Amino acid sequence: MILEKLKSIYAEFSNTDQLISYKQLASGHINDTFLIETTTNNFYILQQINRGVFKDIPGLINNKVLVSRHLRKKLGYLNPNELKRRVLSFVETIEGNNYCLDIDGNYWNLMIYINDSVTFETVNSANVAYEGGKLIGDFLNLTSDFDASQLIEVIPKFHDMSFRFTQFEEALKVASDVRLKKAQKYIELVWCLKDEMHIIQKLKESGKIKLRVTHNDTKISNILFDKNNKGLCVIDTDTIMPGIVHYDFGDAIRTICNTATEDEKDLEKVAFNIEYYKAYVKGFLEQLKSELTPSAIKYLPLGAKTMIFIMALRFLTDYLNHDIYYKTAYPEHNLDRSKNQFKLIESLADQFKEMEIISTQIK
Ligand code: GN1
Ligand code: MG
Repeated sequence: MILEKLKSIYAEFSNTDQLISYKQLASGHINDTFLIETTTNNFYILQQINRGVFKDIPGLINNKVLVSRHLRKKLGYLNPNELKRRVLSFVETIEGNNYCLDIDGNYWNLMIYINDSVTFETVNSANVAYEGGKLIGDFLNLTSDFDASQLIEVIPKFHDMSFRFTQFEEALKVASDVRLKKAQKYIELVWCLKDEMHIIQKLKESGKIKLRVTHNDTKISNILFDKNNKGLCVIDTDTIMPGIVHYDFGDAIRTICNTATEDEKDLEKVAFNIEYYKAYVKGFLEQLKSELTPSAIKYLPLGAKTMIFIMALRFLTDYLNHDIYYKTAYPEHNLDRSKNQFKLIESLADQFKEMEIISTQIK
């Protein structure tokens, strides 16, 4: 069934490699993503974009294509084969669009799969953390001269703390008593952290932290590495839009420095790895330090803490909303994710001073 459907969608795109089989990739929480295997050595990524979550999908796809075009221009000095491994390539449809709309009203896009690449769900070496930092820093550096006004705001207020609090408060009103009770400890933690978690937002609103093009979903599984663990390319560019570096910095930290995955239920396994933080910051600042003010650098550790909190809050909110946003595999999946993120915040907070020293001392 799915194979037939995928074949018919794939046929809308302009290329001659014949689809023979597919694999569903399960790591994303929002879209449906398939690896397309063909009769040649060329593989593809076919993706159905979630239209419940994304309201302007043609605009979203246009964002991604524009940013890829920009990156390709900036990296034009690389040889063509290398360039294809460093920037996502979107395939047009026969009609010349960057997406296809199926009869059910769903939007699809097709990308060339980057051969011999790997992704990680957790990090197991400081080198991978360093390469991850370098790649995110490089992405922000390469997009620094991109005119953000060309991009639509894919999800308005995506990382806006006040908005996330409003959603949380709304969720408290609709949650069942059982869910409220199970979440009680974490609801209290949200209130305790409220003021501190608005500091970055206030700096953003006052213009002290400037808006620029950001990726907004820089978790480790969205960073592609080659077989030798060298960073290749940032993927999943759905949420590229104006934002602040602190959250791109922080979302990568959230997943690189967590000793477990964000779904890990055994909280004993969840801790903040400061060695990986150090390696990541080194890579990140090597690429971006010259563009950041001392004050922006000073707030990087708080950016990381705030980004982890945003995810803790969003998972908790979705749990209270009876799981309407993220894909879940079992009833308490969102609560477990939220607990995991709160545990990570606790472990990070114990090492916060050291984080501050590391980020300001790296040359
Ligand atoms: C979602 O679908 P995926 O896994 O790429 C979410 C991110 C979260 C992430 C948590 C549009 O990303 O914000 O950080 O889950 N994307 C959206 O793993 O909400
Ligand atoms: Mg994503």
